[in-house]
Amino acid sequence: MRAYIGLGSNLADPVEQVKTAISHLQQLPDSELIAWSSLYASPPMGPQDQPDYINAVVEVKTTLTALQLLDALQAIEQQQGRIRNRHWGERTLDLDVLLYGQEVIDDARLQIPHPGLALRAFVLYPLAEIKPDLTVPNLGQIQQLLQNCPQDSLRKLEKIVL
Ligand code: A4P
Ligand code: MG
Repeated sequence: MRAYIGLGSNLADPVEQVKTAISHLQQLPDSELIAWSSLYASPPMGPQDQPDYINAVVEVKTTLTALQLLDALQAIEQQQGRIRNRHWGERTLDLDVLLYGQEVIDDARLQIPHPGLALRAFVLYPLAEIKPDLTVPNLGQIQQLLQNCPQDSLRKLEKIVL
């Protein structure tokens, strides 16, 4: 299965957090890292009294189930010192399963496609960078979604070298 994972950080050196997370994603069991986007910077969505975010998206090929993948991502979040506090608040690392093949999943622990996907420039633009011809289940062509989601103050930074 091809899965797309969104990464976000706005604490404790976010660029390093995202780079470290991508190298952890390279070690996911039963999986292969296929592609990764550039890093992107953007002002916070939600409470404004928090630092800007660094975001990226990666593609993995995996035989893990969607829930096994979520477990593995949550373990990486914990490893990188994730503390959950307020809704939409600051965090050292947030890993979201954006897409799991063309599956639509509505589980208590896991909703796929990720509910915020089409509304968040910091998810859509890096996703489109690595998969410009993507079709998102229930939502359609990514190019169409981009047209409905202004890039605003999202800034593309460097593409990391692994
Ligand atoms: N969960 C359900 N579906 C999924 C999925 N597809 N992927 C469940 C991952 N997890 C999923 O997650 C809470 C629960 O969601 C998990 O236990 C899992 O079972 P969480 O990471 O603790 O919290 P959250 O939902 O990520 O928190 P919150 O506060 O709603 O944050 P968001 O929606 O992730 O947003 N601004 C910018 N510019 N860039 C950002 O990356 N991120 C946030 C956080 C706010 N503002 C931002 C950014
Ligand atoms: Mg999350």
